[in-house]
Amino acid sequence: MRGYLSARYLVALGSNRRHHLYGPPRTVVHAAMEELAALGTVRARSSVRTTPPLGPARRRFANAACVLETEFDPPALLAALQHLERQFGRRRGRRWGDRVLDLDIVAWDGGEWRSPGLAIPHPAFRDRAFVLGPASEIADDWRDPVTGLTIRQLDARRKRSARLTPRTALPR
Ligand code: PH2
Ligand code: MG
Ligand code: MG
Repeated sequence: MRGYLSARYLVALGSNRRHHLYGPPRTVVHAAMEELAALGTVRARSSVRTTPPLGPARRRFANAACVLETEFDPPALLAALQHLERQFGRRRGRRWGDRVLDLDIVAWDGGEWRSPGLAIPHPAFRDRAFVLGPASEIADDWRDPVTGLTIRQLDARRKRSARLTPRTALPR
């Protein structure tokens, strides 16, 4: 049977609120990447990018991604990430509202996963520039088990469709 000893996860990080100690969103994301090392081994980390908010949030986000190798299975990793979000002062509030720290499991090397409250790959990651951009820096040859496309291909596809249908007015 497959053990979890060598599971690799692609984790997306986002912040659009400052933290009273860590400071603005960029440094929140940097600090969170440091903290992720407590959960396993961070094999790769992307740059931190400033991105326009998708959805109702008002402020711009800092976004990044990292590859985390850990012994946690998906539900245990989700619980650990949510614990970290709370440690950074995240309060459960409006869905998609402003937040100090958001940590999402985008994909892992175990294929598809479904359990209550958790779906891997993340159902919406294929359309999101703020996930695919950072992810393509560090995991461009990872293959999405659902579409069979690599992150590089998904990112190229998204860029093509963004050129065809420019999304200028996002809902606020
Ligand atoms: N996260 C959201 C909603 N909108 N927009 C950007 N630019 N970056 C995010 O991380 C983000 C978002 C919900 O998690
Ligand atoms: Mg998110
Ligand atoms: Mg989240």
